[in-house]
Amino acid sequence: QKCILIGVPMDCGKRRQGCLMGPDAYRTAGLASTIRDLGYAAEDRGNVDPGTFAPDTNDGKLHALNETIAWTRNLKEAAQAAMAEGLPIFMGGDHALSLGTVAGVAAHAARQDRPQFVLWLDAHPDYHTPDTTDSGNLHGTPLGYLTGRGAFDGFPEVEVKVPTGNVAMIGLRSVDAPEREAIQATDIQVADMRAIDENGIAAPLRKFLERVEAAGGMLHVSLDVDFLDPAIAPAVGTTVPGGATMREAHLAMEMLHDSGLVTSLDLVELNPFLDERGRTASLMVELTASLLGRRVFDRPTRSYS
Ligand code: DIR
Ligand code: MN
Ligand code: MN
Ligand code: MN
Repeated sequence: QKCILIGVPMDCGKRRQGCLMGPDAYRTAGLASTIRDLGYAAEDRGNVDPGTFAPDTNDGKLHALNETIAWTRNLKEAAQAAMAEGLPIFMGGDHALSLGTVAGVAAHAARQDRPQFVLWLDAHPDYHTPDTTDSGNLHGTPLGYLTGRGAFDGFPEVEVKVPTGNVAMIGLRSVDAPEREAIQATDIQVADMRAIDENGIAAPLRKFLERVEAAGGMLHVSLDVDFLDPAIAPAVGTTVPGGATMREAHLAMEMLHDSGLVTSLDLVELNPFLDERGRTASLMVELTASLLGRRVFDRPTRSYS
């Protein structure tokens, strides 16, 4: 199988800068060679760019709207094209990149007549719309966009929406009031940190994977650095204490591998400017390795269920 590495130096989804260095941090941390060592082909396609866009004046609530729309267009196309060739790994870049990547992979899935599922591993649900966001930071909106919640004026139309019932959010611990109410009114599968404390991370993930498999779905995983506890992953602008431990994160990745269901992956919100000697970048590479099959010992193939 082939992994297509796509750099997305997108840094406009929030105000604090630094995620533009993410793709090169993953390259420096050896993501491609790590993947090849696991027996895959890995092609680094370089970086996507947003093309041209009208300069953002940022005098309204929303930050960098034009730039974000431009990225979304190009990423949607790049993602859809990459799906035809292998398993795309989007090296972010902030979480606004998922506006485009998931729109693209969902369009591909629809052409294959398969349902698209999305696993959001994040401290935050990113379920805002341009209307509900307080911060005006569009990295807090991708799941609102992809599920067809509210108006996203100027953005490409989402022809293939991801049904809320096909979304799972795991790791939540910072949820804004308008998100909380909206999520509770949907059938989105939610595992906040309390649920993980009480039941472990395997239980909610297993439940979700069984649903993806039963539906014959394609699975996009969107891994936000702040899913992880800041003690092990400091290089992110929006740290929230009390996140997933290293073992919880690896277990989740190993189960994802064993499921055989993952068809695309975002690595988002890494801010190398905030890192300590590359440790967060390296941890994200290690987690990707677990997701792609690195293991201590073999398990029976269906060990996730
Ligand atoms: C936050 C964004 N809820 C906001 N969340 C982050 O600005 O609306 N997402 N950082 O991962
Ligand atoms: Mn996020
Ligand atoms: Mn987050
Ligand atoms: Mn907010």
